[in-house]
Amino acid sequence: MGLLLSKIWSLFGNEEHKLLLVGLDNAGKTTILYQLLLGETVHTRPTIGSNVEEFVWKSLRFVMWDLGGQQSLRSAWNTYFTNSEFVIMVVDSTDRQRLSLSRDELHQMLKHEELTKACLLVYANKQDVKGSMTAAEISEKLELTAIKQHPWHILRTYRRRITFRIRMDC
Ligand SMILES: Nc1nc2c(ncn2[C@@H]2O[C@H](COP(=O)(O)OP(=O)(O)OP(=O)(O)O)[C@@H](O)[C@H]2O)c(=O)[nH]1
Ligand SMILES: [Mg+2]
Repeated sequence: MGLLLSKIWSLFGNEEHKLLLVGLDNAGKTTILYQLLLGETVHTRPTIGSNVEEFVWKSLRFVMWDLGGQQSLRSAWNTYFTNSEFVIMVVDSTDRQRLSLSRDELHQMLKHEELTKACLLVYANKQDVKGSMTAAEISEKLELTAIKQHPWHILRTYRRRITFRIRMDC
C-alpha cells in the first residue's frame, strides 16, 4: 500500500529529485543556481558550506544543493551524497590551470558508493569569455569517456544562458 501510494504520489510530480552542483571555487555554481531559480544574474560571494533551493522543471521537483568549492570545503562534499540522483559538475572554461584538479575531484567523487546510480551533467561554463576552452577540450581533459558507470553529458553554458536538461531515465 505504501509503495502504491508513493508511486501515485510520484505521478503527481511530488517526488523530489536530489541534485548536487559541484565544481571548484569560482566555477559559477551559485550563479547558475540563482539564474535557474530567478531567471537573473545575482551577485555572489564564495559559498561557505552550501546553498539549497527547490527548482521545478517540467513539473518535476528538484532539490538543488550548491556546494562550496574551496579546497577546505571539498572534503565535506561526501556528506551530501546520500540519495543524490544527479550531479552537475561546473567547470570554469577559462581555468586551464586547474582543469586536472577538476578531473581528479570528479573521478574521485564518482567512485563513492552513494553515487553509483547518479547521472552526470557537466557544464562547460563561462563560454562568454573570449578564449575559453571548448566543450570538446574540457571533455577530453576531464577524461569523460573513461566514465562508464554513469551516464554523462556535457553542455556549454554561460551565466545568461544556462540550459537545464536532465534525462530522467538515465
Ligand atoms: N564571465 C562569466 N563570469 C561568470 C559566469 N558565471 C559566474 N561568473 C562569475 O564567476 C564568479 C564566481 O561565481 P560563483 O557563482 O560565486 O562561483 P561558485 O562556483 O559558486 O564559487 P564557490 O562558492 O566559491 O564554490 C563570480 O564573479 C561570477 O559573477 C559566466 O558564465 N561568465
Ligand atoms: Mg558558490
